[in-house]
Amino acid sequence: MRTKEYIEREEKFGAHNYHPLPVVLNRGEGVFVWDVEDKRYFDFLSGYSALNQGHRHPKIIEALKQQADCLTLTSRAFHSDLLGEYMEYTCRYFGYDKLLPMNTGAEGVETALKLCRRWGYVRKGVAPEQAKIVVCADNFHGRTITVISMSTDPSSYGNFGPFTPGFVKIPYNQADALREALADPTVVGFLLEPIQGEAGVVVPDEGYLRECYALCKQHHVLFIADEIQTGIARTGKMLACDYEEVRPDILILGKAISGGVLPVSAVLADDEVMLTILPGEHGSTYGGNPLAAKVSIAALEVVKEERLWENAYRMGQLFREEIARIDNPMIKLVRGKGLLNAVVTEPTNGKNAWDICMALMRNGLLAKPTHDHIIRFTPPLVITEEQMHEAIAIIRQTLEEV
Ligand code: IF1
Repeated sequence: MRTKEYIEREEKFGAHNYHPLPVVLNRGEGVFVWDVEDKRYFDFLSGYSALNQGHRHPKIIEALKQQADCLTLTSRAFHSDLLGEYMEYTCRYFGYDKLLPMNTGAEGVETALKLCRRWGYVRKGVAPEQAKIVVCADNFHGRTITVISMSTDPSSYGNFGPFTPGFVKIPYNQADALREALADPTVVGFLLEPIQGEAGVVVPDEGYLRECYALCKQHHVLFIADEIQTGIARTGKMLACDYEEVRPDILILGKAISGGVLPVSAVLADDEVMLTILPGEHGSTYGGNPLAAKVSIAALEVVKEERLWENAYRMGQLFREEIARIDNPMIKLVRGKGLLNAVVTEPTNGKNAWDICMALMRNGLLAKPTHDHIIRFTPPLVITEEQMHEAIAIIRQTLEEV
């Protein structure tokens, strides 16, 4: 079968909830993927930052294979020999008392919201059913009903109501808006992305995270960071919050915690928060399964052993410098941190970001537009300097063509 036939079959039998680039992949290694016609591409999406360690990292795949031959699932009705090891390793890695394992990012966010509300009732003493959580405009935290109840983007929430109440929406990157919102004593938490991904890689002003954190402390409110996309070395530090030495009260991780192998998410917090949820009150069949535990330990070890945050920092600087030097009317702006970057484009001669991505694809580089004028560039963090120069040359040449 050829590309066109694979796509036709998917469209015939699959829900139409995505609009992918017309490329059909069947192999990946490091920063590269190959399509069914054996054409090679740079992967500058990295599974939306789940593949920080690169495709099929040998150490992670070895862990997967080994564990697949032993035990894959116990459910949480029984213990496994790996769950405690994974929890201890990850808690020490990020510096928290305890971890609650889930699978997808959206589930991790849901878990954090439940923990926060529970803490608000049993520790802060908010009256029953009154707890509020402050969130930011233009956020992206996933696709469940409660999570889209926090969204300000009609393409996320439109025609999916009624919604979960209890959220207060404020503008991003405005600490004064948070100060005002926190005057309400029923507020129990503030949830944000340290850099907004879906919004188009929006980096807040320096000092914003620190100021928000201080305001939360002042008002006895939990600071919750969704580092599902920004975490695990993507932005040039282990966590994006590390740039401002902020330690979230609740930290949500996902995506690259399994190196792009399995859906794994994790919520980390200290005892004062985590121990407010009691046996039988929250969980998931697959959460913390031994296969995921083994794979995640390996995926986190790779990040440390290869010091991927350092490479992300250096390659990110190189990328932004080189893109900023390209003299092309379609490039308005390049922004980001580490290897979480976006180029804001200016539609020219009727060509927009989608057309650029189609041309990049033809020239051997995969990237995806958001909001029809922004292109995200987020390669695996294992990219070498030589590969980065090659990729930048493709981008430069493609823009000239378009
Ligand atoms: C898609 C964006 C990225 C996330 C943050 C939670 C989740 C995500 C900060 C949910 C998921 C995704 C999923 C994706 C597109 C995507 C995305 F463009 F929308 F913004 F990565 F940049 N918190 N992000 O970014 O995690 O439940 O999907 O595991 O395909 O819709 P999930």
